[in-house]
Amino acid sequence: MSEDDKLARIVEARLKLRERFQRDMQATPSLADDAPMGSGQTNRHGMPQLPPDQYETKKWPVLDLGIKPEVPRATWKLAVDGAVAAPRTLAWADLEAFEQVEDVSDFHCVTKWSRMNMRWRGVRLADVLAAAEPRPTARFVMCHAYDGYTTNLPLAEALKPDVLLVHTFDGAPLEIEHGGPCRVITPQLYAWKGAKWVSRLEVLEDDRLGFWEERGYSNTAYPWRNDRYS
Ligand SMILES: Nc1nc2c(c(=O)[nH]1)N[C@H]1C(S)=C(S)[C@@H](COP(=O)(O)O)O[C@H]1N2
Ligand SMILES: [Mo]
Repeated sequence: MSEDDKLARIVEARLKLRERFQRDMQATPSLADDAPMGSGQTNRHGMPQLPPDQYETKKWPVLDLGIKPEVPRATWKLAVDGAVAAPRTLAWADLEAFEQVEDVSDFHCVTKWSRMNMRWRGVRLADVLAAAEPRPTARFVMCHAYDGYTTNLPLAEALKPDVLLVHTFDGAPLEIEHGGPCRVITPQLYAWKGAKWVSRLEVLEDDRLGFWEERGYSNTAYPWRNDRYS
């Protein structure tokens, strides 16, 4: 099968899930909730273990577009540009020079699995963005990845302290299949908002939709509101 066919199949399968979800929502309108969650200090907002309609898995499924780019640390680069005063391209040593933080957070996939209490180590996305000096008019960031994936975040979400550029999971280098050497995690949003193999942080003044957001995924993506699709 060609790469294009493979991608088309992945997209088709995921959009079928979206259709099914929307049918379910129409059948049980009480599940639908338009109000955005807003900010919260912790990943769970003092809520029960699992967001609505999620089940827990102890495994870590792999979800992506079927391309697994190999980007060794030695040649890895991350561009930070767009609506910033000091655009830059980070090499691995630059990433290591930022404060290294550890966090434990949950990981919620829109396809309904959640993996709880994942132990991460990395750098705050907020610190990396701050170093590039976002302009006062900056309000969003588009995260680009080495596989061609994109996903957009409002800065209000991207700057939360548990949004990390992670390079280490459970004490070991992040595996390629999970986005190694470096990916974004967005514990308070569905996991598609966290780009694996992140290659570029493009700061924006106006919002623009990423890969799944363009295809009918929610632009806000709040797990605790069952906010999966638009
Ligand atoms: N670069 C890239 N990042 C991506 C994706 C992708 O296809 N490409 N898929 C997203 C989706 S839908 C999910 S659920 C998580 C899955 O991460 P995992 O494969 O480590 O479980 O990565 C997100 N980040
Ligand atoms: Mo996902």
